[in-house]
Amino acid sequence: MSLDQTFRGQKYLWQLPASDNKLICDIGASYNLSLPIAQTLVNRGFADKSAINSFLFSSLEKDVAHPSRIKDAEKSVDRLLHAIKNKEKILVAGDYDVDGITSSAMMMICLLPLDAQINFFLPNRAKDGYGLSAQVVERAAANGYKVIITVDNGITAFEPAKRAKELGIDLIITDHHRPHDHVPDAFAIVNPHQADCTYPFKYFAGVGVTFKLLSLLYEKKSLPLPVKVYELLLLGTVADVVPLIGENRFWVRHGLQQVNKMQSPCLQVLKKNGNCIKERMSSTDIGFSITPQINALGRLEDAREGVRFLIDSDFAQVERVGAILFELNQARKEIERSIYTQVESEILAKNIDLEKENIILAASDKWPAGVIGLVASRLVSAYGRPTLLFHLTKSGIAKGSCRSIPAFNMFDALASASDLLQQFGGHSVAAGLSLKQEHLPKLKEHLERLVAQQLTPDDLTLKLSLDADLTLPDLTRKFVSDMEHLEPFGQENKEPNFYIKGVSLVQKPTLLKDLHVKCRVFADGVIKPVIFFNRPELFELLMNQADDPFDIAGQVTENHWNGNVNVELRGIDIAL
Ligand SMILES: [Mn+2]
Repeated sequence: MSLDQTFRGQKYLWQLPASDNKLICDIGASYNLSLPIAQTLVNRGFADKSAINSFLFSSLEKDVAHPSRIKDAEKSVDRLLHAIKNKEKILVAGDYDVDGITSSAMMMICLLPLDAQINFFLPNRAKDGYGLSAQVVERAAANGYKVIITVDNGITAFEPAKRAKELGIDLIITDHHRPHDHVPDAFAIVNPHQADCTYPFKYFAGVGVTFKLLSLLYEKKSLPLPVKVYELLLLGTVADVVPLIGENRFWVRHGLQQVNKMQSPCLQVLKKNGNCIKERMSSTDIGFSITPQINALGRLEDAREGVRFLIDSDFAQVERVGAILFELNQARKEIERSIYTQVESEILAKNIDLEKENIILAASDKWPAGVIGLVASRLVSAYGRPTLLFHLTKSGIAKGSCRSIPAFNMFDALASASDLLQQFGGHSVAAGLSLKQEHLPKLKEHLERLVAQQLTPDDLTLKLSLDADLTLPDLTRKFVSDMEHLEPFGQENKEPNFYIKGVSLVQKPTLLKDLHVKCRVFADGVIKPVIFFNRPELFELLMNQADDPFDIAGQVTENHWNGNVNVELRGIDIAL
């Protein structure tokens, strides 16, 4: 990236959008799109008709491949059908996050109507920890189970696979986490990330892998899948922040269409709880207001209630659990804020000195394991450094969640430190791990060394990639409806960031809750409200700005309030 394409904002290094005006105008004209939307497409590398068509218009034929192409899918489905026919007991082994809960729920609603002798197990985050364990396999054997099928976990279940084999249980692993050097010795492994799996799309959530397997099973039975699966697929996929491109983009679009037409009891309750009053929910609404509440399901005393909540049709029962979720989620937000503030004050006090250190690593016995991943994500966006947070157990084990920046592959980094770790797994930007507490300093040292070897100072600056130039008169309803063509937004298809030049303040800014800054800006004959969330430091700067023009980097949103819909700006950064 050459210097003239970047620009220093208050907090971020702004990367300016592509500006091939002829191409942008051509695209705007041929697709009847507002120019900033056309520019966003160009900036994101969609330069010719076939690439643009392929992105704008998802299709089953183009985006969805046949599930039999996933390695071991046929073998697994045949085994399940055999078990159903012969009344063999099947155990679904899930996980306590949204992906794991929706995957388990999907298995149940698809296999129960086929008269399968099926039950499911969800580990308790505090008591059992992540994934299938040898004890669960042993208990299943004692209770006469013949088949165990994992969903959203299992790719590192070496010991449980060995036990299953010894006890005569057929273990089917379905997972989407990256396999380690070798895989467990299981009856079948369904994971598109396996080197010898030729399925063309790799980025499913766990629930996506589950869905593909069940599609194949239902096809063999010549039955249509229950419609509820598309809602579960939507929720798990959005919650697990997998890339919303290719086949995921197709299914999330499909799921949104469905839930916006007809809402299940659980979604009605979650929408109300999340204060989501829009007619048409987007993937962003699902990710911000809906799935965090489902995540709280994993914190219920009995996570099995979570699965029931998702698939129950008894409205009173769903409302009862919904009220508990609301409380749990409020408490979760409070804990999250408190952990964030604690780490932030360590940084301010230079106990974590970001001038010398490139990794944020912090631990406490007071931080619940279920929340630290979310806090780590927020710290990465605020500081642009790979972040590891740990919950310390009484027995001296550190259980951690880490989040990374795109330039630093955390999965590979942890793999190279595996002699220090008891367990690890995940992806390049998000992973989980556990190790003896006394090894934390050595792990930190190792990661700092890798960062120093692999990254440039530029990799560690906070960057903001701007997709298009925008003027205030561009902000119309037509603009917002054009932007919908780019949805659903999520990983690898982020909400566009716009570059608005030369606005001036109409009145003094206001500071809300000591955190958010609200103001009204003027340019090109138009006045618009702008809100900057979590940027209290901008208040002073804007107070002193008087009439001098400044630039804004921001996103465009629709604000629904009192029955009115307003097109507004959500500011991310300013440049004076
Ligand atoms: Mn997952």
